[in-house]
Amino acid sequence: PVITVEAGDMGRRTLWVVVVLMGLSSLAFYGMAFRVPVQKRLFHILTAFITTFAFISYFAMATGDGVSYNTYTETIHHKKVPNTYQDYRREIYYARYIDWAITTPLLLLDLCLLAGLSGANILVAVVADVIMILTGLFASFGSKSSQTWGWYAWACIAYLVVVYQLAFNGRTAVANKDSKTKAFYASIAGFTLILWTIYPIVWGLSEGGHVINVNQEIIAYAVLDILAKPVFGFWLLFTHDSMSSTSPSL
Ligand code: RET
Repeated sequence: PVITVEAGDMGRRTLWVVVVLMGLSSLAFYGMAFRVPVQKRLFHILTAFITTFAFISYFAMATGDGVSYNTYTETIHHKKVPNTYQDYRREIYYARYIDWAITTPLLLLDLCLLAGLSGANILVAVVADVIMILTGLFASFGSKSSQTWGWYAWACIAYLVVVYQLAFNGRTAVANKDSKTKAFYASIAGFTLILWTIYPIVWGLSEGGHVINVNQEIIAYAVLDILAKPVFGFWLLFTHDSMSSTSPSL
């Protein structure tokens, strides 16, 4: 018999809570966009789009779209029967990856424009980021562990390229800006790098290693997504509104 691993009430309720939070913060960001001069509006529009895509993807997951199953076999170690194989099918919320493939590049654009990164470096960061998400999606549907962790390894290498762009090239670029922008970039890029590094850990415990169940997976990603999108967004926009000299160079 195949054991199905899927969300319960707790997971489904969590998805709906995030739908509401992403919807409300999108409205707030569009509202804030109208109140700032057009030269400052690019950050507001980017940030509003980020929560809008998250709203759509969470709406899909909460209503049962954007979900598929992955099947895999695991060895159970019984005391009496040494090697028993058990087949599982586990829910894969692939709508997340569609969301992340669009919104993580937009988040990076927010940070890169703040730092004043060059066009070439922005493109490298964005392309590496898209590779990270797509290889992460393939990892989710892997049915052998070599396949799963092989894709995971490619995703982690791509993530290191993103980290390099933000931590080294971003820091070099922002050195030419005023001290307020420098300090703000250091804190918001630091916050982003810590937060983003938790995603592959949660992935390893849920879709990768099957250590935590689907409800726990949904809750962990929900907390991370709220910090990475609405909390990041409000922090960026309120700070940016109060700064005079940091219009992006586009
Ligand atoms: C995966 C699994 C494969 C290895 C790595 C991953 C990284 C994902 C990241 C996601 C960030 C998402 C954000 C969403 C915003 O709401 C794909 C989980 C490295 C960094 C910021």
